[in-house]
Amino acid sequence: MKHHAWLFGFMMLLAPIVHAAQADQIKPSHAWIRLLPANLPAGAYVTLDNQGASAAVLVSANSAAYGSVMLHQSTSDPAGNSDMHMLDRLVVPAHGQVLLAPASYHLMLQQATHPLKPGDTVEITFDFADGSRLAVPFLVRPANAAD
Ligand SMILES: [Cu+2]
Repeated sequence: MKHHAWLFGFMMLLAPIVHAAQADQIKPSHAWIRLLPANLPAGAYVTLDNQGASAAVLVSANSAAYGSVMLHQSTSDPAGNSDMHMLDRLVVPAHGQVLLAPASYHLMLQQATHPLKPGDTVEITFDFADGSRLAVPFLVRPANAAD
């Protein structure tokens, strides 16, 4: 019996390492949406910390509050022209951090399914490459919110 207890304890210790889903490794913070008037696409921003020993790969996101949620990256050329393009995936390195922020990576939210106002909370779910999912509450903030 003593051996079994030891073995059980060892397996419990090992279990989180072997089965660590990518979503479970990610700790989100400062999640917010910049609401724009007249149904313009809204940007969603969040800090993603990977507390795990392996990379977590974000492949898509979705929300019941929006018909379309896209993963975007804003870039600017030396002339100061800014542009954005869609990303297939966004890697959060092991023990690393990725910042979704204005003028950088962001989620582009379109086709709101109902009217939103500052102070509302919108849940956005992130899908990771291993099939795990993470639901994150985002605070809706006004268009002039800085960061
Ligand atoms: Cu965008």
